[in-house]
Amino acid sequence: MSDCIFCKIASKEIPADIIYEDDNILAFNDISPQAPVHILIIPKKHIASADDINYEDQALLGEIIIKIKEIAAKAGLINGYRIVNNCGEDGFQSVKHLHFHLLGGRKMHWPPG
Ligand code: DGP
Repeated sequence: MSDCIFCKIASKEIPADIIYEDDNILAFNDISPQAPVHILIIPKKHIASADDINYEDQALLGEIIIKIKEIAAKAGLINGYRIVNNCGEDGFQSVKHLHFHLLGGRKMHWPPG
């Protein structure tokens, strides 16, 4: 997607502080961190939101979830962390490319806002 900021990060048109990369997945620090650790994990494939995930994406989504666990361990989040996906307007999704927020390094609160 030519006008998608996360596709541009994935193709290195826009720089980011990259934490992890493989053929299918990219992880990079959020530009506006909400916790001491705030990493975004995206599929390189453009999927607009969680609502746009299809059964053909099952393996990719499984890889992402396992990779998030590994990234959390490497970031030293031994005491837990939060994985967030904002979906659509009511979910407060601002970037229309599927991404998971990995938040950690402080005690989280519940319920979220
Ligand atoms: P969401 O509201 O769930 O769509 O969160 C989008 C996140 O993306 C938000 O926490 C800020 C982050 N973000 C937006 N633009 C950029 C960017 O250009 N670089 C990086 N590293 N993060 C970005």
